[in-house]
Amino acid sequence: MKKLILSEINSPADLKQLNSDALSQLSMEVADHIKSVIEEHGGHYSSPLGVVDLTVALHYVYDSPNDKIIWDVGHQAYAHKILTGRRDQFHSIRQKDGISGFLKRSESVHDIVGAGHASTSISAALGFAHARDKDKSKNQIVSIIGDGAMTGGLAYEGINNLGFHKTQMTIVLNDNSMSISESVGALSRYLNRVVTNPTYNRIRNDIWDLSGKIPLSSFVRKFLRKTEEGIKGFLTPGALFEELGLRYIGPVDGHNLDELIRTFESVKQMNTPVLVHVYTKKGKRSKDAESDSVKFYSMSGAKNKVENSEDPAISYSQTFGESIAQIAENDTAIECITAAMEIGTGMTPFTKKFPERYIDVGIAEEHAVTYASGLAGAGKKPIVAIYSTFLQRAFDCIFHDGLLQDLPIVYCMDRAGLVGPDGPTHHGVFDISMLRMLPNMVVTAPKDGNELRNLLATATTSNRSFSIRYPKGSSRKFDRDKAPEILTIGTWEQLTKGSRIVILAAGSMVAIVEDNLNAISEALDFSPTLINARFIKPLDKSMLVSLCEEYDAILTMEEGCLAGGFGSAVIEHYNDIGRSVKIARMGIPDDFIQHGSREELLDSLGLNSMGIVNKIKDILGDLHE
Ligand SMILES: Cc1ncc(C[n+]2csc(CCOP(=O)(O)OP(=O)(O)O)c2C)c(N)n1
Repeated sequence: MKKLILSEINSPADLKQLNSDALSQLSMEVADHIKSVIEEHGGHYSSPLGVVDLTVALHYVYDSPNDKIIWDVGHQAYAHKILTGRRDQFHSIRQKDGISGFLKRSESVHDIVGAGHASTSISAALGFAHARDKDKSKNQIVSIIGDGAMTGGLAYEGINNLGFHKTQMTIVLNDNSMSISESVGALSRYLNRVVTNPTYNRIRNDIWDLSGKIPLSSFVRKFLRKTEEGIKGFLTPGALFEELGLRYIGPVDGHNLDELIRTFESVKQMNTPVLVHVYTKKGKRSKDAESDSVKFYSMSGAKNKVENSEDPAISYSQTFGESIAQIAENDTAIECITAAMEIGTGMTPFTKKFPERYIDVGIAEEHAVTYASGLAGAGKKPIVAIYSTFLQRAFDCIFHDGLLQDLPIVYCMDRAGLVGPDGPTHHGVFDISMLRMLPNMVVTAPKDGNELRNLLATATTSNRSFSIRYPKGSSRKFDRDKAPEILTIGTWEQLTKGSRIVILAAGSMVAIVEDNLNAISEALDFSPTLINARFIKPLDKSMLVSLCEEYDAILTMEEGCLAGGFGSAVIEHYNDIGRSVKIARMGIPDDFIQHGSREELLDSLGLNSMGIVNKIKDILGDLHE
């Protein structure tokens, strides 16, 4: 039996002792470790498996953390975690108090840049490279970016700056021709041409074979290299990067360890910016994931499947897709836009029905919004569906290109609230504050799937910029055959009538109160009144006036940050109209919430029945003092 290698690898230094066969075996063991943990506990799957060999080669050649290995997004960096001292904690990935599913500076000295949002690695790497040069140090800086992340504008801003300064650093373009779904855009088509250009590849392989047999410093080898470049410029499009001031090397087989190592060793000697174009197979070493990397993009894990099996209602994402497909039937001006998240946002029922009225712009949230403003200017009704956290990228476009131009765009923000295992990079908790401050923006949150459909119908007939936020998970109630209803903007809905205290619950918080109302009432000895505050902006101002006259106190609840949120809006309004009202707020505190299951996180913040009871007792206690 072969001796196992991974159990001996406690840091990247341990890799450097291994020969070629041992490195190959290590790759296999790392992939097996990833597969067994993720299949059981859930997490990303096809992306991390695709870069195991690449990661082994990088940690073999470079000296992390002295050399800076900077991963884009970070969802693929599981092998990096395993090889940098986190092998034994890997089973705890994405679970409360376990290691993060993304890179995290506080977790390891090898996580040079924390990430979760795409396309940041080149800019961050250039910052490290310039700092290194100012400090007259000699370490290497390497960023690894996927072809999907390369569709984001930030990546080009970084390349543009890098090519101009000619700073020595390396970009590894991990090209698997997939984003989460298929990569879109002209660059992806272009990269595909390089990888699949057989003439160039044959000539190039011949040159590599030949030059490998010739001494490194010889004139002939230099000549052959020059010849290779000439042929490359002639036959292949690496020229695009060359024109921007980067040396283009590739395409390199991302599963051939010897070739990868040889390439990185030689790139280390170059004193220009270099782009190494590596092609990899997503899902490598898993038959299922190799043949369907989209389906196996992430796994919920055998353990979680059992835990979550009883929820029968369809998710908010599905509700969104079905509703917009239904509403668009009678409104031909509706156009849907996604930024590389067709599946995640649940848009597929629409894209299947109206393929010509749908566009995936790539991981380009800013472009998505400004593009939507163009559509709106031309009389269309654009629906931009973007996760709450990623819409943050487009803040200026929402303000400058949408609202300021008075061009109506509908923003559908999935994953608004705590997303659970993806953690702080992905929690969608800032959108209420971010959008509420902008003049003329309507800000809403449905209490269930039926209301999401009603809000969509209201939005698409309102001729206003309109945002709808809804959380990850079950939509609670969605009647497929129901017709949508247009709501009056700025109206709330009273769900139960109680006494003493009124709870103003926004979006997902309605369910938390409604589902626990009996327990809450029992613990309090009275029933609070519950209001569905579906419009966060504009508020239901006339209802607010009557509520402050009828109740002792008000409790606001939101799955968003308290700073500048819905509760703040209520306080501001009472202050503006000169009413003194006792108000308590529940929501996300002024802190970054870590990862864990959504339920664990809500509980840890007291956003549950016990937390509500305690909060109400506190306010009422205050009143009697
Ligand atoms: C700003 C931003 N928008 C959207 C996402 C969601 N997202 C995570 S990974 C991913 C695809 C990345 O594709 P690629 O860079 O090619 O890496 P691969 O998974 O193919 O290895 C997307 C769209 C994100 N992380 N950040």
